[in-house]
Amino acid sequence: MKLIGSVTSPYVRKVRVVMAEKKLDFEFVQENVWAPETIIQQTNPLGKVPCLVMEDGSTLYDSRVIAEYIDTLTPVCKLLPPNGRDRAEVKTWEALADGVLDAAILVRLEKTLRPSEQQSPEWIARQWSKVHAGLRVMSEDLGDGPFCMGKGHQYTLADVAVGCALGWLAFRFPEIDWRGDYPNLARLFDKLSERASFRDTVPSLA
Ligand SMILES: N[C@@H](CCC(=O)N[C@@H](CS)C(=O)NCC(=O)O)C(=O)O
Repeated sequence: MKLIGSVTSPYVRKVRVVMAEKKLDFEFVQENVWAPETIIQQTNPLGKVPCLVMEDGSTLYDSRVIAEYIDTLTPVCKLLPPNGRDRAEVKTWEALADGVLDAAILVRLEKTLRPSEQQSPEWIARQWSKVHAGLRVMSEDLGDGPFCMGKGHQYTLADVAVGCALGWLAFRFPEIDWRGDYPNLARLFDKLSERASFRDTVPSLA
């Protein structure tokens, strides 16, 4: 399997963490989707990473589809409950974490790709409100549980998704004080950061 991605993308990181937890080998092909010469649309018509290219040349996207598929490949470290309400809850956590990222990335793109006179403060404020509401709900739902899914559950894809979202916010928007506002998210993040899968995929510019 070949994973096309970048070391700064939080969605790619989610897939890399899942691959590592499942102890699966893959070739990591780095692609800058913002470069004019990018060939990402040859594998993902949407022009986004991550994209997984399988042995027969067929492709999977996006990160949620890839993560769900990879979890079926081996029983090692099952990250999704097999069915029912628990599975839907893990997927909702993932949608929340990805949604926080979607909004924060829109802010970053608005601020970095648009000339300042064309930037919309209302649009930026709208996206920030999603980020902050999302963080608040993550914190409320985590409570004092050891992991996102609470009692009776261990580490799941919910924790992977939340960890990647918090890690990316810390990387691109260190001024957002989610650690100070939500000590329980900081506690979870610090615990996740000790795992080899997280340590080996910390976002970096190099
Ligand atoms: N929902 C997608 C989001 C993927 C995404 O937006 N990736 C960014 C990199 S962080 C990208 O490739 N952006 C290029 C673009 O939007 O044209 C997923 O979970 O895979």
